[in-house]
Amino acid sequence: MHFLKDHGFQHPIASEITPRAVYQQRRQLLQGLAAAGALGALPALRPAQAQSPRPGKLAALPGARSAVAGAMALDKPTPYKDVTSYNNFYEFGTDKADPAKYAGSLKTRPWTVAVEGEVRKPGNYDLDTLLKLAPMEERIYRLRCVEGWSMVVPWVGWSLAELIRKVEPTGNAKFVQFITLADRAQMPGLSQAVLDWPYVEGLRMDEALHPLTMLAFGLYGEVLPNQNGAPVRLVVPWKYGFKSGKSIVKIRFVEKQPRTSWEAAIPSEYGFYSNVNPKVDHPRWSQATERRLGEDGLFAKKRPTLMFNGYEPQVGQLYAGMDLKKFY
Ligand SMILES: Nc1nc2c(c(=O)[nH]1)N[C@H]1C(S)=C(S)[C@@H](COP(=O)(O)O)O[C@H]1N2
Ligand SMILES: [Mo]
Repeated sequence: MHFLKDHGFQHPIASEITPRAVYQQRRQLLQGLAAAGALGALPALRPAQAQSPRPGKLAALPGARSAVAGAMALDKPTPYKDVTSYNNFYEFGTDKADPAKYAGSLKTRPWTVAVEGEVRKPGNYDLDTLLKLAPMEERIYRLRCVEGWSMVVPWVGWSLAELIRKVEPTGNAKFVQFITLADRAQMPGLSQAVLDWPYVEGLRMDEALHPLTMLAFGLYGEVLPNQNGAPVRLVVPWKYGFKSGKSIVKIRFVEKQPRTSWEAAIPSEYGFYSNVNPKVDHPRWSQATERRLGEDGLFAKKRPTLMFNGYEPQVGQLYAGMDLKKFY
C-alpha cells in the first residue's frame, strides 16, 4: 500500500535518493497525522497473508524527538517487501518464506500480555492498553541476524522502560524474561521439535531499561504484519535478532538469569548476551561481515559488522569490564 503516492503532499526538501525522499515524506505525513490526533485511531487488525493488503496504518512521532535520537540509523531502510517476506519465526516453519506464508493463521486480537514476578504491580495488559501506554515513536534501527544477514527497519513502538516503570519492579528484579505465544492450533511450526516451545528470551534489567530497547507494534508506519511478530514484539537493536522475541504473551521479572530457548538448544553457540560483535565468531558463521537484505546479493557479505551493531556509543557502557568472549 503506497498511501503517499496519492495524497498530493509536496515534500519541501529535495533528496538525492528517491526511496529515501519518499520515505521522509511519509514520516512527515505521519507526524502530521499524529499531531492531528489520528494516534490511536487504529483500523481493525487483519491477519497477514502473502500478497494480502498490509494490516493498516499506525501513526507515530519520529523517534528523533526522543531520547534515542542520536541512535537513529541513517542507513536506507530495507524495502518493506524484504522486511516482511524474509523472516525467522520458527513457530511458522524454518524456511525464510514460511512465516509470510503461514502466519496468516495467527489471531492477534484479543491479545493480552501478562506481567508477573518481581513487580509491585503485576497484571494483564490488553493490547489496547499497551497501544496507549506511551506515545508511539518511529525508530529506524539496524537488525543483525546471527546468520549473517541484516536489515534496516523503521519500527513503531515505545521504550520497554515505559512499561517497566509502570509495573514497579522490586529490588529482586535482576532480569526480565520474555515468553512468546505457543499455540499449536495457530502455529504449524510447533509440531517440529526445533526448539523447546514456547520461545523464551531474556535481558538483564539494565538492558531491558535501556531507552533503545523497544516494544514494537508496527513497522513502516503500519501495524506489524503477523510474520514480524504481531501484535507486539521486542526489538533490541544491539543484539542478534533472536533476542527480539515475537508475539510476546508474558513478561516476567526474575532474580536469576533465565535460560533462553536458544541457549537451552545449543549452549555452545548461543549465549545469554548475544551482543552483535564482529570479533567473536559463531562456531558456524563468521560475524565479521554481513549481507544487507535488498542490497547485497543473496550470498555476498559485503558490509563490515559493527560492534554492538553500531550502537556502541549508546550501550557500550553496559558491558564495561566484561569479557565479551566469555559472556557471548
Ligand atoms: N517467537 C519468535 N521470535 C523470534 C524468532 C522466532 O523464531 N520465534 N526468531 C528470531 C530471529 S532469529 C530473528 S533474526 C528475528 C527476525 O525478525 P524479523 O523476521 O522481523 O526480521 O526474530 C526473532 N524473534
Ligand atoms: Mo536471527
